[in-house]
Amino acid sequence: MADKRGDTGPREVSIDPTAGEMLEYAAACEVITVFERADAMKPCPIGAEGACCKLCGMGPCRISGKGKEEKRGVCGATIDTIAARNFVRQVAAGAAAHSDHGRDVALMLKAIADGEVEGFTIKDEVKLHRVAGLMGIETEGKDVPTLAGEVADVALAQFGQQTGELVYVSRAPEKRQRRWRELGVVPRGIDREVVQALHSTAPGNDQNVEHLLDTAIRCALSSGWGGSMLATDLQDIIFGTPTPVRSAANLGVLSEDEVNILIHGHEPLLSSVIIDVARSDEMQTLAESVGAKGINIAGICCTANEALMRQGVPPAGNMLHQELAVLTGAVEAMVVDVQCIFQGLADVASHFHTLLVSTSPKARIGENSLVVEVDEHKPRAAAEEIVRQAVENFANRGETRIPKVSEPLVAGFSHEYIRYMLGGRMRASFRPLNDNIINGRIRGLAAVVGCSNARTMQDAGVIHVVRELIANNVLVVVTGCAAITSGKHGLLSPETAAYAGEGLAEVCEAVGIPPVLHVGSCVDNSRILTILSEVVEEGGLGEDISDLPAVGISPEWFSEKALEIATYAVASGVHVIFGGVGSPVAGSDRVVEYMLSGWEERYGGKLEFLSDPAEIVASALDTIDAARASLKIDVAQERVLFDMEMRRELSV
Ligand code: SF4
Ligand code: MSK
Repeated sequence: MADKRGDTGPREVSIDPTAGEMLEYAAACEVITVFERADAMKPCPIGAEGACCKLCGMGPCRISGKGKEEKRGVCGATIDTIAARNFVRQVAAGAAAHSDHGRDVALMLKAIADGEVEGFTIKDEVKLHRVAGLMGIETEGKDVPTLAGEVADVALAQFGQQTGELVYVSRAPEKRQRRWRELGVVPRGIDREVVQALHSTAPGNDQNVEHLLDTAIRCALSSGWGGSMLATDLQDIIFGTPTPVRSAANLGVLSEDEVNILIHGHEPLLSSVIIDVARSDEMQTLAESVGAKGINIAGICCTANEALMRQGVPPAGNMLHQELAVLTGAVEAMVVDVQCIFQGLADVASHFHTLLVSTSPKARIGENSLVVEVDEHKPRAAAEEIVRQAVENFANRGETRIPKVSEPLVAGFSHEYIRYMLGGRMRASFRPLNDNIINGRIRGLAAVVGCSNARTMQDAGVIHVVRELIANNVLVVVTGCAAITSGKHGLLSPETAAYAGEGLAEVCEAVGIPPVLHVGSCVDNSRILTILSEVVEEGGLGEDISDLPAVGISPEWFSEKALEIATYAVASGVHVIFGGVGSPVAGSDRVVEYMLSGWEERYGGKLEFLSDPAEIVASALDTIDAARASLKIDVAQERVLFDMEMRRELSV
């Protein structure tokens, strides 16, 4: 059994009772899930710490054990070089995933501007103008399609640009930009940085640990301040900038008497049309004709977050819930696009009537799935086919077991909305936030982001960290699976303010917000960069992101994308703490040390791996308090523990 979770049965794998309920059923009907596979497959201890190199045909070379510092791979590579190269490649893969997402959104914007996508118009013209302005495009006298086309052209050029600087670099505080220029890490072009990271780490190439890790920095910046930021901005232009929306989270959002369609993955392009089609009178009538009361759409992972933020679609769960959702027997179709989709999902679906629908030309999911590759110029035709097949599949539904558990939530806090809600329509501004940080009501800011991981107790790390931080007056923003986790456990409702520290609760009650703000999907971590930059620009809290009392935390990371997000956050000046399974570079003391003190000296941020959630909170508060002391705004605050009574009341 996996060591971090205990070994006393299915309920030990998660603090979410719906997981235990579904896993008991899985055991009864002999369906294997990610949790059993994690128990059966011990992680390779050498690979886990980045000490295995399989870059060439003379390897794989594994360097571990006593005297590992003296050992060498066949080519002479040291443990330090191997661990650093492995990390750089993980960051490059993460950056490629997020940026390629951004590329597709830019292509879609271009096609919409050219009138080639049926049924699509620009939803947010204000944001279109703002982004055009940021890109240096003259907006005067241009109609919407012309401007959208020019914005798409600039965006697309960012991918193939060879020299110069990415356009969004100018969004960072001036001091940060200067630091990047001095250190030679300003990203030149999105694709160029990913390609260079792969080239530099090829066999017989870069052998300098510090130089390698700074290649990771530049590559990650090309996503954070490039591909990811473009994905966020252009999605807002096409689909609308999120504003607060009420919904609910957990498996209980599935419906007993409606056709359930789950959307899973990361890209909102097709799923947004599926939602529209499913809500149409024609499809509702079709659903009634097969004995269903209607069509219910819910989501998993970041496609869920995108659909939640803009269309109020409820998330059925985070990444570890994808197979559990199918186990309810109530899912007519699981429609997947790209990223974080388990291969095991197809096996689980094969035990039920669930139709697994693979929709992206970039990722064919499942051997026997229904493949509906979308003509992006005619997404409605694909959406109609998918919804129709899901409705017809309702007749094949057998017994269902939907846990009656869901929690209400509010999501949709884009950086634009946060400015607006703080300052009002006439004086939208981060001033009130800065003032409340300066006066100590808000002790600091924390972004709690990223995944869930089957080798750790599902949800335990995220929930512990979020609860303790708000109890200590830290305003928390959440994205990705950590956002869904927070929602499942009731932390995204304004009522949660009752469990925040006194100062934070006062601010939340005055503004009418929860102390935990859902700001979006994984690409929307770029929104957090924008928020931090605007807080700096507002004044009174230093001149750079690294001056702010702010931290980034991923308590249950699993993905290469999480490492890439961590790296661009560090490069932007943030202390980042990862929890759960430990450091992927633990095999090299030199790499570990450089990511702490080397990166801190150069960028003002650092990457730390701590497995105990209590240690994560302590380290986060130390960083926040140290920043407050440097800013000379420190006020004595006791360290508060989220007490047992609060825990009981907030537990699902
Ligand atoms: Fe071994 Fe060097 Fe080849 Fe890596 S690049 S597999 S360390 S010989
Ligand atoms: S989906 S990258 S498991 S957050 Fe964005 Fe969740 Fe992590 Fe995938």
